[in-house]
Amino acid sequence: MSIINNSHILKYQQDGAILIPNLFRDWVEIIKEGIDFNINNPGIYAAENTKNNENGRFFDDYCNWQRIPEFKRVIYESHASSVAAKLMGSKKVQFFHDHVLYKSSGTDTPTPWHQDGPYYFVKGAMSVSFWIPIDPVPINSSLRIIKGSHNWGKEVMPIKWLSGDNFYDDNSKYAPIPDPDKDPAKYPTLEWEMKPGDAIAFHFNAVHGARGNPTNIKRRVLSLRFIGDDAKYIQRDGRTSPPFPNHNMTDGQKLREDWFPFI
Ligand SMILES: O=C(O)CCC(=O)C(=O)O
Repeated sequence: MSIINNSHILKYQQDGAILIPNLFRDWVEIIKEGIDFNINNPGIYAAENTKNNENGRFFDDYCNWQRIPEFKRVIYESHASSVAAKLMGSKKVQFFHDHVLYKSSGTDTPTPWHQDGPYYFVKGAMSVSFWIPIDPVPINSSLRIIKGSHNWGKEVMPIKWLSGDNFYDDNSKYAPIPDPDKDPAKYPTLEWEMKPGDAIAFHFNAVHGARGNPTNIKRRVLSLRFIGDDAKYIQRDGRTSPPFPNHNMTDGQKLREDWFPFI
């Protein structure tokens, strides 16, 4: 039996996010080794996102798959790319990047509401990230997604996570950041309690965030991000995140295959 069926695909395309139980069940130990290595050996983009007056630790890092063999194996050998192709409705799948998000037990720091799309230099309707916890995630530390927000059209203003400053100099073209806690009727959220190896698949334009981690369990997560047939390079108004310096791509080009491999 296939891991996902047509109703998963429809739901993904309607809501912009679905829970896929057990998708990475056989990969939990391998991902754990990779995440622990990454936390102990941060890369050049690693960031600490906890403010001075907040408890706990919110660490993130990305673009480490080429130096962390456990991540490379999951990207190439798990079901991730075939499930990504089905959800996106894409013939081919390109890997964009890996992202580790770690919140220690008792972390106050929320993850701000945001879309990943505006931080990226990639444009296209076909995209998916898998948010893969390798610790049990109670509902109050899980990922939260605004249902249907991947279809909003206007992009939401990207901000810097630690300072809250605008990400680009000119943010006039972006919509204000929504607050589902203030207006839950307008912004219904999808949130799931999760087991190690479950995954949330969500679109690059799905608005998402998370509370801190008030639980007594650390929250270690690997996000893997894929793009589909229609994905093209788009010139943004400044340095993107990830920045991928010296990429030499121009507007409308497919993303270079040597950096963003077809899986
Ligand atoms: O894990 C989190 O707190 C946020 C995750 C996220 O923003 C992402 O995977 O794109």
